[in-house]
Amino acid sequence: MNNLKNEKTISVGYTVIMGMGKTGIASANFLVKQGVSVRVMDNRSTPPGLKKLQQILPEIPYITGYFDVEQLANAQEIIISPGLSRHEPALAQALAAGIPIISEIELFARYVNAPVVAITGSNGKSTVTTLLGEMAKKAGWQVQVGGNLGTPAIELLCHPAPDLYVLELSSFQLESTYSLNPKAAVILNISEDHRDRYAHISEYIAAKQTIYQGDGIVITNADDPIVAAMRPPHRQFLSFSLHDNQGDFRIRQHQGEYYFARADENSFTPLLPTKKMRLQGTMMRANALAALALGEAVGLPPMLDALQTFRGLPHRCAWVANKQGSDWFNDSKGTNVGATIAAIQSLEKPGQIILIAGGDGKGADFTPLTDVVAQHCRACVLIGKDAPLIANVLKNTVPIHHSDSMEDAVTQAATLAQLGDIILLSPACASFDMFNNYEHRGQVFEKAVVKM
Ligand code: UMA
Ligand code: ADP
Repeated sequence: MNNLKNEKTISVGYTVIMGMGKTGIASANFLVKQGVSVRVMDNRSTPPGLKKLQQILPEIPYITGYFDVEQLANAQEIIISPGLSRHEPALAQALAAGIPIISEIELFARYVNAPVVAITGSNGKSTVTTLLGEMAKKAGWQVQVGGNLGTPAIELLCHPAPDLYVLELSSFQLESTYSLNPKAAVILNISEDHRDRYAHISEYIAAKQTIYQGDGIVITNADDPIVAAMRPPHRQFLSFSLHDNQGDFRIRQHQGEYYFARADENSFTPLLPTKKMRLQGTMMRANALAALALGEAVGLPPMLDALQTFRGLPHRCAWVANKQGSDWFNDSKGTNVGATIAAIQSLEKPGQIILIAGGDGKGADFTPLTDVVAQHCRACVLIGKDAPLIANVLKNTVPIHHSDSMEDAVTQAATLAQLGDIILLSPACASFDMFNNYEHRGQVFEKAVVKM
């Protein structure tokens, strides 16, 4: 569809916004307020933001169903939504003509006038972003939290400037970001993801590394060799680790207990016994250490209260119920192999986990699951499009079962479980082959568990 009526009113010199999702609509809204002439394009015939665009910006020209190569090649600038790759064929001419192609985060960077914390990594981003936001709020700071988490960063600029912006940033958003300069930035961890977008993991890593641009404080995960190697030289940095022999923030034994601790040259300050944190498990401890390091980097006192009370986000290793002596956990947001490995290990129940996994693997290599499943699981129940690929990788580990619905997977898992076992939904895959999104998948799972 092409609303030509509106197009006639457009003069020369315009910005094209590619994508009519949350990002595209928020970018259009922001730029129109700045007096910029914009056009919006989406190659889907009925993109999710179409109605909203027509409602809030009825005068803006737009195209749906295709990308207009000529209009792209004649634009002053292109703002590309995260769901679209710069390798999109319709962009070839614009790229060759040297038209700047930027992300909505780059747009945010141009206008922001308060300190920013930027958080990326393969897993744990939303959790750390939310936790740091809660810490800042508890300290009495005005804070705006968003980005990949849900509210587009550019939308946050429509409110009065806070004391701090906390942004979750995906590799997709970082790809076309050049001048963010966050006051503190972290890459939490790196494991393979989005192989359907990146031909090689090095491209994914390069996109993630963009978060360290500028001169802010770099936060690094000392336990992750890929992340540790990504630290730019000559920059102030803080590190975190789950081990007691490295990291500015680490886990340390003190008076017979494990503590979150701040280490100095030759000593350390115990901050909080790890057992006092409401959410247990190594993965959550790593997230807590990262949030403490980010907090220190921006001048926040250690908000231990917020650490203790943090309830976590739904669908991230969330406890659902105890049924017939087994605990059920919903980790539907475990959408890649690294997340599922971390979730399994975090439960610390070797040999007593029934794993429900599967879905759309986004081209991933499932091999790294093998050892962890062999060590920690009693059985696996597989669902979804890539179940055969996972089954092939896991065939010599534990008994593998197949289900064609979540409800059936839950029933099968219940039959397989023995007293004291844990049943974990952590799919290592995207959900779109069977569900609307990971939330939908998690809800169907929880409903089936509760109904049992
Ligand atoms: N699309 C088209 N044609 C277009 C435009 C988009 O087919 O012309 C497709 C994309 O391929 C994608 C979908 O539409 O599958 C949505 O893309 P989008 O860029 O319009 O998405 P937004 O609604 O703007 O949401 C984006 C993030 N989505 C993606 O990166 C795919 C949201 O993260 C984010 O919350 C939002 O901006 C605000 O910043 C979601 C996500 O899945 C949660 N992120 C990935 C992840 O976490 O793994 C990176
Ligand atoms: P993201 O926003 O990066 O997807 P989330 O905080 O939403 O991260 O968590 C997604 C999944 O990643 C969780 O469901 C869990 O399986 C896994 N996860 C959470 N924290 C970590 C961590 N520190 N290391 C590895 N995996 C993690």
